[in-house]
Amino acid sequence: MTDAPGIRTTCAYCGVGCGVIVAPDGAGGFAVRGDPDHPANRGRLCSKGAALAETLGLEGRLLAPRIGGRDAVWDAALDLVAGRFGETIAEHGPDAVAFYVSGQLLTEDYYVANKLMKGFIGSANIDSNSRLCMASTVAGHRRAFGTDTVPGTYEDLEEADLVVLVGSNLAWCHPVLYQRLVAAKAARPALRVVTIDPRRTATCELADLHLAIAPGADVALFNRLLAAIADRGAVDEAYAVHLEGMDGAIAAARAETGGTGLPERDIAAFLDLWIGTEKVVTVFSQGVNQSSNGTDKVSAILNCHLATGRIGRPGMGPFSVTGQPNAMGGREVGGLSNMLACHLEIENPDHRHLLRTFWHAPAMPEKPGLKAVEMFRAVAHGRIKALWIIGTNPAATLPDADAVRDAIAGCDFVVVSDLFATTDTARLADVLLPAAGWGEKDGTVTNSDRTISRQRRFLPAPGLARPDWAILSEVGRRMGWPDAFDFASPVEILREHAALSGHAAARGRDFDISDLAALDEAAYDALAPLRWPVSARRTGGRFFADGGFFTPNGKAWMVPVVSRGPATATDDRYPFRLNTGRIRDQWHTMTRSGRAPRLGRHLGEPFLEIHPLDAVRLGIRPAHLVEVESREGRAILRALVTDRVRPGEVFAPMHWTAEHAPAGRVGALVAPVTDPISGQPESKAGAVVLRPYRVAWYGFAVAATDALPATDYAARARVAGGWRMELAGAELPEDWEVFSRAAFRLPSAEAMTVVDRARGIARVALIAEGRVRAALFAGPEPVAVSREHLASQLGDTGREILAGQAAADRPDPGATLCSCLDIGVNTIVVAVLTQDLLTVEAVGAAIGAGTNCGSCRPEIASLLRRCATRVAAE
Ligand SMILES: Nc1nc2c(c(=O)[nH]1)N[C@H]1C(S)=C(S)[C@@H](COP(=O)(O)OP(=O)(O)OC[C@H]3O[C@@H](n4cnc5c(=O)[nH]c(N)nc54)[C@H](O)[C@@H]3O)O[C@H]1N2
Ligand SMILES: Nc1nc2c(c(=O)[nH]1)N[C@H]1C(S)=C(S)[C@@H](COP(=O)(O)OP(=O)(O)OC[C@H]3O[C@@H](n4cnc5c(=O)[nH]c(N)nc54)[C@H](O)[C@@H]3O)O[C@H]1N2
Ligand code: SF4
Ligand SMILES: [Mo]
Repeated sequence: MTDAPGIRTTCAYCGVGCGVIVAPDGAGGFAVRGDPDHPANRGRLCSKGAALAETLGLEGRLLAPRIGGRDAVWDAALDLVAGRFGETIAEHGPDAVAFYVSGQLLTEDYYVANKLMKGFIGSANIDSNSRLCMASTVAGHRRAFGTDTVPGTYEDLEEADLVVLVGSNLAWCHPVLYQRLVAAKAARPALRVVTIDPRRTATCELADLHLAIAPGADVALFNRLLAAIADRGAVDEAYAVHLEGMDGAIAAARAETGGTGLPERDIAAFLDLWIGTEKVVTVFSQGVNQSSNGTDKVSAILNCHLATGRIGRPGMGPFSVTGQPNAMGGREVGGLSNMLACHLEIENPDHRHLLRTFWHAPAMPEKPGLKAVEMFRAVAHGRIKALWIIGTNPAATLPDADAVRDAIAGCDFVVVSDLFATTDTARLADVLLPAAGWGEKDGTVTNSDRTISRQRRFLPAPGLARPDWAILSEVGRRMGWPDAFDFASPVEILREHAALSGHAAARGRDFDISDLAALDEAAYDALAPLRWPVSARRTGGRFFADGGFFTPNGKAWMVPVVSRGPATATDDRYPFRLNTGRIRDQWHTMTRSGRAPRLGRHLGEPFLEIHPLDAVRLGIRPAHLVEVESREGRAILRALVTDRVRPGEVFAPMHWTAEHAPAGRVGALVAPVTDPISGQPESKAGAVVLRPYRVAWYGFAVAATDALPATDYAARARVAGGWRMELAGAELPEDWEVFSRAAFRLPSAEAMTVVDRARGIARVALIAEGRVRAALFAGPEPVAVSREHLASQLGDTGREILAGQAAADRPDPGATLCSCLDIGVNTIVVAVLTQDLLTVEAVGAAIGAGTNCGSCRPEIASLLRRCATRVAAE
């Protein structure tokens, strides 16, 4: 290992699972850098990982338990939780309670939650946000392989000759894996990349071929591929001895009639490339999982790899990239309502018996519990009477989010464990429990390629906050099971989990970490990243090169699948297809990433990507506001007019909540329709209607106070000294000064105001103790001031604003592309055009953009292409 000062831990965000080294920065804070020895990233980081240290502040942290909004001591809170759960179970049975947990918990936290619900409360009503994320993959893996096994490793992406990315915006969502792919292609230009995504994403910068597929049509495309594999004699006959169901799957593929929305020429090119390249990896993510036929999409992909025997060998295989840092660990501990620990199966009496004996458990559910969407429906109907939500924000991220919010609000007893009291969900809790967060607790996580890494503590937990495993164990003890929840440290939990995995593996399960069953505290502290399985039976590596599937006869099942369109129909009333997903610099509901000023600069407010033809037809102008309505709800978003989306389709990011943009809650638009097998919601194919949202004024503001004005549209992002805000209102305020003082909660501030009634323009600066505390620019059109410049005026004397040197006169660096070095789009374009820069490297050499973490390099490449076409056109 490289001898580096600092603590080695794992990034808090995505499933790539990068190792980081955290060290004091010499100024009272911390510096985070990539761990050169971690196999996932070898020192690389992305923009979110690089900004981790900016999210560690204590501002807004929940520091003590709260009961009914008042601070309480732990004893009272724990007794209340254990008591209310116990009473509810006694009165209404174990299925009247539920846990809703998260792929962001550590394995040790997750193991205890699952043990408590399944083994001791005796219900399977524990489900996880992984239901919204990985459930279709889990179901697809299980029905093909017999277990939820990811066969390959990250190295396969580098060793492949063809990498196909299906419904994956890898450049933004798994940026370090994307960087590894970029480096592999640079070293070996023969490596081909195909992206399959209705949108032209940043990932498409790397693609030799982009298939802008019709939403939901992946089964049709992969059925075409399977039929062609059969027709062209590309089936691997030797491998076929390990397979069942091939004839049926091929017959279904040949009978496929579903359209793909793709030109035949592109389909032909794709089929030739896939069939003609032995070393092919098909990476898939939410464009596959989050559909009402997500499980079938997974099967359609697996079928092609199974038929050709391209699985489990270097550079070959289907590869599900996981979203959350411990999505895999959660699956391993059985955190979904239809699984048991260690990939044991709830429907299997032998498996249930094993677990019950191992845990000395009083009870064991015999049938699966409620899946996330059903669970919140049961909450709404009063069938779930006590609910504990841990490490997730369902009031924002479940489909039909307004209804979910109301269901939680109406539930008899709601406990929320989080770092913050202000999330959309935490606001609804009867009891709030302060959890220790990243950097404050110890445990393990498993990344997309089965590598288990340690998260290590380098900070004390603030206030009374405790690790989730400790809170759950305390409740277990207080509910009457002192021995089963006698855990004093996370390593004790991991040891138990590891021992159980050995028993499960002896019954033919894949997950086996029994080598860790005797790990002592020191070895746990020093644990280096390792890929499971780790046992006397086998260690690391890939699965299935020689068959050996985890089905009763050891053969994989090829499941026949038929394409189906999205479950929600578009019609005259709701004519647009709504696709939702992620942006580069924010993490889900922004409770952590939203605290880093540099991450708010890339895309600072909720938006809707809409095709220029649709925008013109509907009278939606660039940067104006759009009202988006579905059968479930409504949102107001900024129009981003772009041909990156197909006509008739729109895309909105999932990140904004009532905390940052009350009108921008995209979860409120998503229909609660699910895949019938996996129960995963279809978050990528809603039906909506769009209208220009007409306002009397648009505004941009900065404020040092924590106020979010209650205007018709408001979105805020962190800046160094406070917040920056985009505002709009349907009616003009009578008095801008009165309005501003109230909006920014500065009742006694001195106001400097310039109002031009004829042009409908107003500028207000609010000054207290000689310093600018808030400033507002308003006008009838979207305000074109330099956001960065105005933000830099906070805390200043305001002389510039007074002297009329308005921020509007400054060159605007534009939205930040390079968040590490804070370089805006306009700055890059000017440099490209004036210095004749032709490559991403040249831009880096000239102005530094893209030279640190590299997450913005695909966007710089895209800018370069646009500048080139502009020059060519001139
Ligand atoms: N920056 C950032 N990174 C993240 C996260 C984050 O919040 N922010 N979250 C993490 C998590 S939990 C997850 S699950 C992953 C998700 O990672 P991804 O799955 O890569 O991200 P998404 O943006 O949800 O969706 C991927 C793409 O699917 C496309 N798509 C939509 N419908 C279809 C379809 O029918 N077929 C196909 N082929 N494609 C379709 C969308 O246009 C979108 O570009 O990201 C992880 N990484
Ligand atoms: N429309 C739409 N909706 C989606 C998706 C989509 O693509 N489109 N994607 C879905 C997917 S794939 C996912 S994974 C989900 C994610 O959705 P959520 O899980 O609901 O979102 P997060 O913001 O990650 O919520 C995590 C919460 O846990 C808290 N937290 C952080 N660390 C800890 C800890 O150590 N302990 C505890 N107790 N709490 C902690 C955070 O403050 C935060 O409130 O969203 C899903 N919803
Ligand atoms: S790719 Fe970025 S967000 Fe994901 S684990 Fe690595 S540094 Fe963290
Ligand atoms: Mo996810």
